[in-house]
Amino acid sequence: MGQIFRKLFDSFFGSREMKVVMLGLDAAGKTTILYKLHIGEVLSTVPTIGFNVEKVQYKNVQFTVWDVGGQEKLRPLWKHYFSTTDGLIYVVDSLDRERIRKATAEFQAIVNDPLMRNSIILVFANKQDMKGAMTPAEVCEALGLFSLRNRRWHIQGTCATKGEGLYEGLDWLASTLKELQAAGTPTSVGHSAIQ
Ligand SMILES: Nc1nc2c(ncn2[C@@H]2O[C@H](COP(=O)(O)OP(=O)(O)OP(=O)(O)O)[C@@H](O)[C@H]2O)c(=O)[nH]1
Ligand SMILES: [Mg+2]
Repeated sequence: MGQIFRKLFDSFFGSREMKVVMLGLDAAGKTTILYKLHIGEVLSTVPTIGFNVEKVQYKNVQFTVWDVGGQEKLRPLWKHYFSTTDGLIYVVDSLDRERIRKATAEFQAIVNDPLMRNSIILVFANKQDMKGAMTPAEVCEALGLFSLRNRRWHIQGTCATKGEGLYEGLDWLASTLKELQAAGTPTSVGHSAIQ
């Protein structure tokens, strides 16, 4: 009964829930992003061993965000988060040109996993405050976003430490989720945007 009432309430007031997994190489800025979104502050971070999970309420959507450690030895664990996810946030350290190929290989492995076929993809090209950082367009090119077929994706330049670009990304997740739910489909045709 509670469930039915909740569904009626949600459809009337437009409230939604979205499960998001945030992945990316170690030191990309995932935990910094999570806590900037959750409490509005930048906490000093240590490399994540395991995961952090927090709820973030934004524009009638309650995002449950899983932030999973990105160190090499932890990456085989990422797949355990795939099946329960509506959306992927992939965080790239835009300053780390040396590891952009590694970041791309890991990204391609995630998005091509059958369990991730229906998830929408938000890329944060993070650390835009740093001189010499790759632009979002460069990160987009490196990751091969334009070659993705039948996926909804979006790339956003961010500076996690200042909180810049983060809510623009959530806006895209929220509006894309709403659109897909209205259409009654978990996935959709190819779409692209760079910001
Ligand atoms: N200059 C700058 N530094 C950032 C930014 N975002 C994160 N950092 C710094 O990058 C370092 C790593 O950030 P974390 O958030 O711990 O990285 P992570 O992706 O969670 O790393 P793992 O937990 O090892 O997977 C920290 O020193 C952050 O302060 C940013 O936008 N600009
Ligand atoms: Mg972390």
